[in-house]
Amino acid sequence: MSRYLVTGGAGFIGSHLVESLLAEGHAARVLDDFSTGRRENLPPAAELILGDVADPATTSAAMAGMDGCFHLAAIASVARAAEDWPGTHRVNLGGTVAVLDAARARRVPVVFASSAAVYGDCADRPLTEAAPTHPLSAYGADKLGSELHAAVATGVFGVPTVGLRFFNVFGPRQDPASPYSGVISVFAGRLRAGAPLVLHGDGEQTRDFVFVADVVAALLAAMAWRGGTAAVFNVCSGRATSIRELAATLAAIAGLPPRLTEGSPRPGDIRHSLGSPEASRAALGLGPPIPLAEGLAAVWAWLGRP
Ligand code: NAD
Ligand code: UD2
Repeated sequence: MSRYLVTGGAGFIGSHLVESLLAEGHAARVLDDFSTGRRENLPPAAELILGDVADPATTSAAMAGMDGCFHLAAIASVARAAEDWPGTHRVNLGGTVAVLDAARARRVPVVFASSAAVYGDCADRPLTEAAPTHPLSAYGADKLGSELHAAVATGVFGVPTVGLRFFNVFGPRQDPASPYSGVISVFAGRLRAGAPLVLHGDGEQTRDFVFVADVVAALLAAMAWRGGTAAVFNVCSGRATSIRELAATLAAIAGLPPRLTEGSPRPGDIRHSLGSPEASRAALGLGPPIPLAEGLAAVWAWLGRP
């Protein structure tokens, strides 16, 4: 039994991780400010510290007695980072530095959430971890900054770190009501409400969608990994899906006709994003990804729960 701190543990990905940690017999302490996370996402067995990850005293107190830290707390939205650059920077980079600083006294291993957004519009397909990083958003820049600070934590202070570049994660508990939510939860929510699905642009842009259970498996494997150096790995499916194709697949699962409307393209929207899962599969021993249709069916079932 180990004791883990999960920052952002009341959020979408974090709450699935907390469930898995508890199911494996570990103790989980969550540091969250409930800005987008919810208390009802947390199993009763999880310990909760309500606070701000970017506050060094809070994060240092939360780290006390822990065997490892999963750092997921962030303002997880490209759009929100554009609206509030300094505020998101404080949390998205400042929070990571506070976590790494709290970890360094006892060299507590840290696995943290980075993002495919670090690649910006790099044309490589698929993107390997060796591809150049050119973030096009403040959000992506802070994730890249987090990776750089993690390399310092490992190289200079001996803190084991692994950064995971999540591509487009989806699954139950992603909030369909939030305008900042991922496209799958937005589309599922609108289908259920009988509203048309809005394509930003022509809908031919592609993404690499990865189901949340695969992300949790990668997080757990990364905590067990001891490569000795600061590492970053993609967490992706290795499959490209256009937004138009996504809309059609989801509508077919729902048994509803897809009503599509074309809206204006999002400023700065990346055209294609596809990750290579090879390095993470080899290093972390991950199995094949959950098929998109299977994950979409799980989201649809979750939305229709009583
Ligand atoms: P989420 O918004 O559901 O989870 C983030 C959690 O962090 C929430 O519970 C929120 O309340 C908490 N939080 C935010 N600011 C905080 C603060 N100052 N102090 C303490 N807690 C704070 O989002 P998610 O999709 O679960 O994202 C988890 C992590 O994965 C984030 O770091 C995000 O950037 C990263 N990520 C997500 C995706 C995706 O597709 N969902 C893709 C790439 C990276
Ligand atoms: C980026 C990151 C992702 C994560 C996320 C956090 C990339 C490739 N991905 O996701 O890893 O960090 O930011 O915010 O950098 N769309 C529609 N209609 C809608 C909603 C979205 O057409 O109603 C389109 C949108 O224009 C985009 C695609 O769907 O082309 C995916 O959008 P998203 O908001 O789910 O995620 P994205 O790729 O911005």
